[in-house]
Amino acid sequence: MLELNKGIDILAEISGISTLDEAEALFEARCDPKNVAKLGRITNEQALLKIANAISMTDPDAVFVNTGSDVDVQRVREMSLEKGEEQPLAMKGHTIHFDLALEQARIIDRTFYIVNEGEETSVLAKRILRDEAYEYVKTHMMGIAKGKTLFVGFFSRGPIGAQAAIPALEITTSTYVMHSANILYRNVYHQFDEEAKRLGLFFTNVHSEGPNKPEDLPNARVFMDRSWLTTFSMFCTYAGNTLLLKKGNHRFAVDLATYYGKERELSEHMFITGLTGPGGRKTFCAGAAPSGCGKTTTAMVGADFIGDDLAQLWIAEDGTLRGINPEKGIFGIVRDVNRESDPYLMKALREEGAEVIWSNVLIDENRVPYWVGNGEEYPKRGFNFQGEWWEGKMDGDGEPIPLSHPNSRCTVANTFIGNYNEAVAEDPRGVEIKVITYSGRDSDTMPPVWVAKNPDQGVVIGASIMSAATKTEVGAEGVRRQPWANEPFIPGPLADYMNAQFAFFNSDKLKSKPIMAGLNYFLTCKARGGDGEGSKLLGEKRDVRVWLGWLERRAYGDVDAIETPIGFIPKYEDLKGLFAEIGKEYPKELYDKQFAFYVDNIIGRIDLQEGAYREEKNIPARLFEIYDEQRKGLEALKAKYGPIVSVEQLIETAKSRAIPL
Ligand code: SPV
Ligand code: MN
Repeated sequence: MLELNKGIDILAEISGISTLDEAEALFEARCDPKNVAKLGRITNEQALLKIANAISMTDPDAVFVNTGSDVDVQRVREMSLEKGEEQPLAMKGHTIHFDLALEQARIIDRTFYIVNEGEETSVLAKRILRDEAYEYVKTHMMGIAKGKTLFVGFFSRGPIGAQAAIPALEITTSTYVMHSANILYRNVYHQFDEEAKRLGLFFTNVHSEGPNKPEDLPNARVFMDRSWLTTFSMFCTYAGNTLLLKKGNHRFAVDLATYYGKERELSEHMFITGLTGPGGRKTFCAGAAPSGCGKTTTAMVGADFIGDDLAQLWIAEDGTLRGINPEKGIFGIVRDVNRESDPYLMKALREEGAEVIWSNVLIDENRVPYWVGNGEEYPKRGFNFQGEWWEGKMDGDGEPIPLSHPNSRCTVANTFIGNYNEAVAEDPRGVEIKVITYSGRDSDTMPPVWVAKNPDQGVVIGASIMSAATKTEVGAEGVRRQPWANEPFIPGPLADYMNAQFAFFNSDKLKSKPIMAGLNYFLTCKARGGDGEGSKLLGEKRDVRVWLGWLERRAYGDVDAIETPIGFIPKYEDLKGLFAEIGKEYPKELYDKQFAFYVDNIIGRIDLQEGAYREEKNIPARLFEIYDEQRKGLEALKAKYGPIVSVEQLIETAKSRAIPL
């Protein structure tokens, strides 16, 4: 079991400030009177010590305390332009930030958990012993802020007062990081003490980009201290490596929910969105998808958008499942964002009014940003993540350089997204989650939507996400297992995480159980017998509206479904009606293709998952039982009908088993 505050506190050990008096003396010596006064309003001793030790270690020329006031927020933005971490763009309120060409995504090869001897971590994560991390931080972060201003911000990961909201300090020399934090997180300077007291803890993040030169990139590190809930990040700028309020603290949130044994909570890589059902009822859905698999687009399909990346879930006293978004903005991939698939986001990006930080897109001579898949005409030249760019420019390997990096992003507050429901998103009671979805990038196996028959099957859907690699991690390739789409952020052994999932969704306290479903909108024509059509999708991404709409109805038992060994699938008539509502025809032939079972593929998938899980220690037997059950059912189908089983045949089998639907 993990233990909080175990081993040396690296920050305190390096700087040696251990009393409030010492901290205050340091503030007097190192900050101007205005900032001393700002710090003077904070009473949380631990927070003041963290800040003092960070100032002492990094040795900045000046300190700027960001209280979240309009003046401070404006000033951070201006300083970013003055410093050159961002540059102005043609549209008012828009800026561009570039990360070094070799740091366009999370640097997983340089990302480590700081551990004490004997502690277990995920087999997929890198780890570093506390003493070594101490040496590294000391060597590289002492004096790293010389010549710079150090920014200190007080944020909350969630609406103030929500059970699952967690306060966090962001301490950074980067104006871009602090500017991004202002857009993406709630500044709680005035409520920080209360919030930290309510929870009994807070997260701390310390970052400096250093000189921001390519030659320093090999020395870049992201360290996450699981015992002291503190991150250290250096020599990097990409927000996924530096704004550790996001994924660094998400990892700590997973730790608290799972490995510190905080029951009744989960911390997920999920969007939250509200669907409108018959009679105008609101139904909230939380959905997991690996990075770069359309999570933002799916989130914005709902009538009431809440969040696009992270969800803190808990079981409330009344037995409902509740969810909050720890963030209040998006750091979204812009590739393929266009008027058709993402109208709300496109409006924020292309029309006056929103504040946007662009990163790593192409800027043309008029200082207008462009990106691949925007549905507009492209400029022939400009400036992008690797410098000057022109159409046909090749990289060192003779490959054409794309106009924008596939992981180029936009940072926008949710309030600029037309369907954001701010009042609901800020409600500390959270929203009731009635639908949970798990999806990946799966071209040939699973149908567009299927619903688990029980919580165990639902947990297994989450455990079995597969996805083609995306460009959100430096160096990632191939098709990978992506348990819960959360695996890059699970610090401890997967077996414990899985146990926590089984326990959570089967909990007696969870009286209103959500339905749990798999979603897949990456099935290709080719995989369903179409020839010569390459990787063309069977259906369209925007059909996700229908899959979610069907789940909304299923959550209330409004629609019947066909029982199969892997769960329930929709009936044609119900989908047809839902397609009609979005003004689309839905041919029966398309339905037949999408929902026919290619049994060998599904069994192959189960075998692959099972094989991989058998390699891991202590995986709950329940998982293997579910796989077994499903495999048997699928084999029986195959014995009767052959390797491709039509929906009619699935219906026939369901009837003959006489299981009530
Ligand atoms: C992701 O890659 O899942 C993101 C962006 O949401 S990052 O902050 O890099 O994690
Ligand atoms: Mn993400």
